[in-house]
Amino acid sequence: MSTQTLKATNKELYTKLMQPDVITGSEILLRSLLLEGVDCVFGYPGGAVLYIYDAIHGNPDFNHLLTRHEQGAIHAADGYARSTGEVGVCIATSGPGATNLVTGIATAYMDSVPLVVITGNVMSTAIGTDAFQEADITGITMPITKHSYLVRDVKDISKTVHEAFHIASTGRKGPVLIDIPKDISAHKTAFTYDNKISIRGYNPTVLPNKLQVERLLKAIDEAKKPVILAGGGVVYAGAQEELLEFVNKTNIPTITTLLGIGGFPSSNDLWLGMPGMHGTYTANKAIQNCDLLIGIGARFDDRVTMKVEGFAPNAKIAHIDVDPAEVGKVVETAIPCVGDVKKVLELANQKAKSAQSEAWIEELQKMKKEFPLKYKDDNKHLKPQYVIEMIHETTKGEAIVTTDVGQHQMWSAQYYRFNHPRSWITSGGLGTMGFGFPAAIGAQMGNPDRLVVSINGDGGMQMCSQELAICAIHNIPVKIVVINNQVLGMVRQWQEIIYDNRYSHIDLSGSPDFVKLAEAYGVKGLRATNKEEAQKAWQEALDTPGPVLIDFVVEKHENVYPMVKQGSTIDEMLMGDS
Ligand SMILES: Cc1ncc(C[n+]2csc(CCOP(=O)(O)OP(=O)(O)O)c2C)c(N)n1
Repeated sequence: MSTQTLKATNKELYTKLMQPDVITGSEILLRSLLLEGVDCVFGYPGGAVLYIYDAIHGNPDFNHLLTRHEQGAIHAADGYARSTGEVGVCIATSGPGATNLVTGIATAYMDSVPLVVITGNVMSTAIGTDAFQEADITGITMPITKHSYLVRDVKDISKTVHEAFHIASTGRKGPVLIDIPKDISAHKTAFTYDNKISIRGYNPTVLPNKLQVERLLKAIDEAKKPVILAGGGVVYAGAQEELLEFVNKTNIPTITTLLGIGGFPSSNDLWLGMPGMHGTYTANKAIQNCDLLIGIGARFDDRVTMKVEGFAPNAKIAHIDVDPAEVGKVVETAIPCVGDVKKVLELANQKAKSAQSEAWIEELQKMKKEFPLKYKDDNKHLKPQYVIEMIHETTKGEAIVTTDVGQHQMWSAQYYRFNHPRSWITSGGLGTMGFGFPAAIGAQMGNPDRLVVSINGDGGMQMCSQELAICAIHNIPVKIVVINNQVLGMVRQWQEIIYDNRYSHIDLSGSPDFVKLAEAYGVKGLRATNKEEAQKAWQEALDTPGPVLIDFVVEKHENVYPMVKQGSTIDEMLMGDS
């Protein structure tokens, strides 16, 4: 049994919420969310959640944002969670409302993002009868949630909410769904809230095992060419300082995966960049030539390992992860270290010593100089990489950057340099187009004082562009960048390189004029087609309070390099002609 601390810090509010009033399930839900410290909820109403929305109506303590699509709501909740470290919350109705959340739930699940997703369902008496707008959402989402609840008794609502927050935010984090039938949300009972948590069978291994950590330290002592592969788990565990201390003590070159970006400062000399399909030359070569690879909160995704049989062929692999199921799942692991990444590193740091890595570091530093990321800047076209570099320079690397999925995502990962965790928000595991823009709205809601830049392709921007409305209405000052190459760029790149220039259905002719689209929603729109215009438009966007969309019309044929084709090992890189 453990006690989960309630997050409601405002004493007056806390006392008001804890009154044992006899209230509806919907009111219990709201009180429970407030007691968990929820300060922002994204959602969309419908028949099955009308009691809930009725309870929200006029509730001064409850901050709800009406998105224009349920997918917008869940990605916004996701962006809120990734950028703040708190649990993101969204609400949708039964049937189509609930199924519209599925992509966002899977996105969060793949990237271990804590969410509590509340759906309404039809009357409990109608469940299983194919009632109007009925969907078995707990069944549908079973494989993409950490847990899903169907609440059958109004008395269970507060306990369920408390458990859901606990499950979502402990161990390996992830989404939890609570499905509430309409009648249950209307029934009344006395409000109670029990702070204790006891969930049979749920007991994440958080504390590290001393023996495992000692084996890791011994392996470091014996290694000549060690490398760290730091993943999203470092960011989620809040372990960036412990990782930095570990690297400072051990002198081990460090690679950050797509989701690990920001978990280790890119300004550090020992940082080698990102690995995998569009990884840096040095990161990929380092993995292939190292003798000890220490995965930290990284799950050895196939975009990282590529041809897994040829991955890190000379390395002994150590793996620090809070989820024991990850260890040995993809690569053979000699040294498992199961536990909360922060706690494992804290323990390791007590005795960590420098590896004998001087010669190895020298070799890698030489490589970094010889094979940097580069692109041909011909001054004729506006290059997408230039736009990202410009955004980096003007924001001094201090913005929260969200991306959608495609080439612009990879260029953002390569050319925007991050030094802080939770500043880089992208859909890694599921690679969900339509994610980036609503996620930026969530990130801005969670970080009202920070600059949030949402970088999108012209394809993905069209998947959730309706959320421009909530930017305008609430004056959410996200700077929305469209890297407009007039095609589904990443697919075009594959068709060029792998399918012999057979371009099938990648032409985005018929896209809206993005400037006019923004203006139609009441958001300022700007366009740039060359460097000079790009600088001017971007500066204007930064100088303008409130949301601004900038349509950067860029070179259509630009490709992301390095590139490793599927089926190749990660050191078989196409470097492009730049
Ligand atoms: C929902 C969804 N559908 C399809 C894909 C497959 N996909 C990956 S990248 C990409 C092209 C993205 O094009 P765009 O948004 O214009 O960005 P660009 O690659 O040009 O930067 C597609 C279709 C996806 N990742 N997600």
